[in-house]
Amino acid sequence: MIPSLQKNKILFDYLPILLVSILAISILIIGCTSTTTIPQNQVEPSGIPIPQKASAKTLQKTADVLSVSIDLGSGSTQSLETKGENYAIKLMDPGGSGSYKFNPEQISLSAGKIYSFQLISETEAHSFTIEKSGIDQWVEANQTIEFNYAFSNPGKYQLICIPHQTLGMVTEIIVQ
Ligand SMILES: [Cu+2]
Repeated sequence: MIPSLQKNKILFDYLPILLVSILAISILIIGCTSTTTIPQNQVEPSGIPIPQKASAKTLQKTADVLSVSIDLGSGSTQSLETKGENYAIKLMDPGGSGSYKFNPEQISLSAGKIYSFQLISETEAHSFTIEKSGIDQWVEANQTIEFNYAFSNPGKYQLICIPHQTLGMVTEIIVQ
């Protein structure tokens, strides 16, 4: 009886220290795990992990203004944080307006001017790709993205939608 009582007394003496220790360890564990969370853009709201490339596109989709890329010719670009003049382009498809087309079909721009392009996708995912300028913006179905761009050099730039290029979703941008 007596040794058992002593054992209990010792336990009660050390109980507060034990509890404080457990609390301290718990805080440490929580603190450590919270710094190793997965970057937000790797997981969609539904919680399904998506590939890195697709997540970059998701990021672009939610950004109001990405950046301004000034085409300096010779393949180099310069980025600025300025919003340009609005220029909306619809990315049309059979589920929407009837055929695979850019709208407007005739795109005429001024050289050196910053444009804030709004790309509006109808019922399918489309791309706004100008290989000559290294532009490759993808828009998911029923989404709108915005990006700024200025063409430095006058000329003709072929604009294609990669998924629908063979179906005629090709046009030319004329920069004057
Ligand atoms: Cu398309």
